[in-house]
Amino acid sequence: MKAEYNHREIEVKWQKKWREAKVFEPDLDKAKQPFYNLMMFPYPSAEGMHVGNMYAFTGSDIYGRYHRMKGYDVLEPIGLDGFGIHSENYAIKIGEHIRDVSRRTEKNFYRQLEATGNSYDWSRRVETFKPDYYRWTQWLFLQMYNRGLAYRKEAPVNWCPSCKTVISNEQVENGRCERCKTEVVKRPLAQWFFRITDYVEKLLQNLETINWAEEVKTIQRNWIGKSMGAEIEFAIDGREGKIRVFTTRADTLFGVTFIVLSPEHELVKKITTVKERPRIDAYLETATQKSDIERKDLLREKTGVFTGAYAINPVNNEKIPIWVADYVTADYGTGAVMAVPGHDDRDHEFAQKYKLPILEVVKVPEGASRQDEGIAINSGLINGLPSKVAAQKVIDRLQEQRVGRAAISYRLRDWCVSRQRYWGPPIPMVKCEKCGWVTVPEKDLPVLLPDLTSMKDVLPDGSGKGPLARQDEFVKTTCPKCGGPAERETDVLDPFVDSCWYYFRYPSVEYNDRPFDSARTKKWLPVNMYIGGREHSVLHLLYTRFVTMVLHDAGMIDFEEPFKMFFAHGLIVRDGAKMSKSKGNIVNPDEFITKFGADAVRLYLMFLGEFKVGGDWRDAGMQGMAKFVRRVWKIQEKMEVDGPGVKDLTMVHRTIKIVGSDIEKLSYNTAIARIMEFVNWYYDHADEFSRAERKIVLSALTKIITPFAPHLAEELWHILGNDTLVSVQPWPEYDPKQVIDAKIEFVIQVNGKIRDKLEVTPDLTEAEAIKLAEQSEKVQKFVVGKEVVKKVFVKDKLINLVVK
Ligand code: ANZ
Ligand code: ZN
Repeated sequence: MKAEYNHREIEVKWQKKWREAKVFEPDLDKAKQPFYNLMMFPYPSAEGMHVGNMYAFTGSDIYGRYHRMKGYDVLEPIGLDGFGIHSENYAIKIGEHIRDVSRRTEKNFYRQLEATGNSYDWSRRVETFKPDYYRWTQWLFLQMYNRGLAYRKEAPVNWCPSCKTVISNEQVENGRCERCKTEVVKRPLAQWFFRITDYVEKLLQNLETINWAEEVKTIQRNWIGKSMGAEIEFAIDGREGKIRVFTTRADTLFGVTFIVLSPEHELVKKITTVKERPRIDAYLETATQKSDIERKDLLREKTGVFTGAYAINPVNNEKIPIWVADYVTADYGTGAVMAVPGHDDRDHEFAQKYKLPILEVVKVPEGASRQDEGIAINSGLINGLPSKVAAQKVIDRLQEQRVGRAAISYRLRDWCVSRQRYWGPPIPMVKCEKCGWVTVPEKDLPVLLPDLTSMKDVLPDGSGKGPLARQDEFVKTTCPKCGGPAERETDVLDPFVDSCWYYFRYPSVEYNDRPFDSARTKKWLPVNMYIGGREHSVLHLLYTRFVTMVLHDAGMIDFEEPFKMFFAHGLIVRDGAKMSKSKGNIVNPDEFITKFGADAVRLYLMFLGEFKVGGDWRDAGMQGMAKFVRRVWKIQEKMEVDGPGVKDLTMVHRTIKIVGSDIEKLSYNTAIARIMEFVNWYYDHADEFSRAERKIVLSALTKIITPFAPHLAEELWHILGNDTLVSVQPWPEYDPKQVIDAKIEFVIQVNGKIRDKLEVTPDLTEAEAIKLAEQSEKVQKFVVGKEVVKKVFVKDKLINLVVK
């Protein structure tokens, strides 16, 4: 036996063996039980992987390794999401070419990922910034275009003044750019969009059928933001045309005292009277400059201007003034509202400021806010009706008169996919003077990103066009249709387009003539388990679903949802604080892997807390786990001892069962706790085991520790006399009979003193324990007539009743 545990030697040795034996490269066509285990591929930051990344990857790898041992053909691929502004900005900052930086970070990232001991199929890597991948990203754009799902539109779009590019709605967080935190402004620009709103109902409905973290589904539901209400038409006094408003409270129609148009509304210019024009013009000038963050801020003082025009309320023919105010946004509903100051807080504030009438038309319950539902009053035909019934009656009436109808509004907007930057796949479109927009033929893909070597060529200039627009050689081309002179589109695609389909590519990487092979896809997708951060709930996880639905409708695949299961992992903080570059508290795992070994770091990370919650990394905490690893290592010391025998091996069966079911629940911290107890139990009996028993116990231990500490497990497996790899051994079986019969001793204490000991089955709950305490005479002697002020429950050990 080797005296010292030398992780440096061991870990590299087994990584090499795994690679050489190709044990993690399943034969995709022959696989009998395909299991696609996917982790969100990383964005390769120049700093390399931090422990937060390692946490997520390890958690995913444990799941994959376990399923491999359970007999599945596990595909666990890895790649890099390398295009995008992140990488580009970094390269600009350090004054190096982005392509060189990417090459370096790629190498570093893969080195770190391998050093972690993950069971990746290294033969199927995908890097979004390589032409053999982005060629198919461009192909995807063409599919969208050909199906009428990609279109170009001039609209006020989100512009980040610091990144000097347009960004999508999903990339705006609280009015700021999700990357650089600069306040986003609106700029009218012609952009390419994907028509995700065509799929809004399917995106909602399918949420009911997929096995995803509930919170993520809720976030998506809210983001899609379906509101049921009505669209109501208001005639304009003395003019042609009408104003359509969207309301969720048709029951308040009798309380409408004015109409508000958003500054961008097309009617503003048309209806404004000559007298009011100068004030309106001045207002529009400032209002459209404001950021969304300002306009949607409820606390901000409302501002607005009267247009001089009036509208007619269809239920009572009242004449009401039409105002313009920037608290009404252009991109929701119809961009116009019927203002009900008696029952809407924003309208109320506005009415007070500008001295507009306020009517009460709903009697809300005592103490409720004005916005709540109640009973209609001062409202003609609906008086006395509860809000919902009243609203329906109003809608029916308006419908008969053809001035209104039930309507649904969604918050979701089409996905803006063009970016005015360099580091992304060029959008494969050509503009011809004669033919208009023409697609680049599929056979001419990829449209290569020109290799710009000078930094000044790469920099965005804020003109609203990307750096490629300054490259004449790139821009000038011929029209694929008529052969005449034409110009290429110079915007590149949003990196979220790169990442919305990468999981289709992994099983088909060897096919150069198609993005994904249909037989392969049929066999391997949808993904069985997808693990990633909850921060991707609306961007990536919505786009992937949309794209999968489109490919389904195009007849290319037979499923609509890309991921059968999605699990959101937690986050690692450091000493209680979020890790961030600006705080300088990012932990690079390299140093700890070198010092303690990847296995110890894996175990430490997974033991920090529940995988879905995360944990608090403390440098000093590693010591404890390193000690545990050495303790496991030392189980080989008594290998030759042939003791009298322990006989009762129920502990082995129980542990196998519970560790397995914990891993299936991704409850890794409790699984590790079980393994620790098991190791303790082994040491308690180390001299007693017969040779045969010892073999059973140690084989089981080695196997169940494999997903967590794979290198250590391989080495022990080898020492136990096996010349196979434990990573591909079957997960040990347990005897169900022994598990059911298993009894443990459970202690009941009163004020810390043992009053009763009982034989119970493991996993007794606290409620069951309390019941046992109530049934025990020995215990009740010390409890009657007193008050139980506290109960301390330690699972499978004791309950302590504190009485006074
Ligand atoms: C009258 C009313 C009375 C309203 C009342 C609310 C309460 P959700 O639930 O988010 O769908 N609204 C409609 N379009 C708007 C826009 N473009 N900008 C700002 N506000 C807009 O909100 C729907 C409600 O938001 C609509 O119902 C409308 O005000 C307002 F007691 O109409 B309501
Ligand atoms: Zn042409």
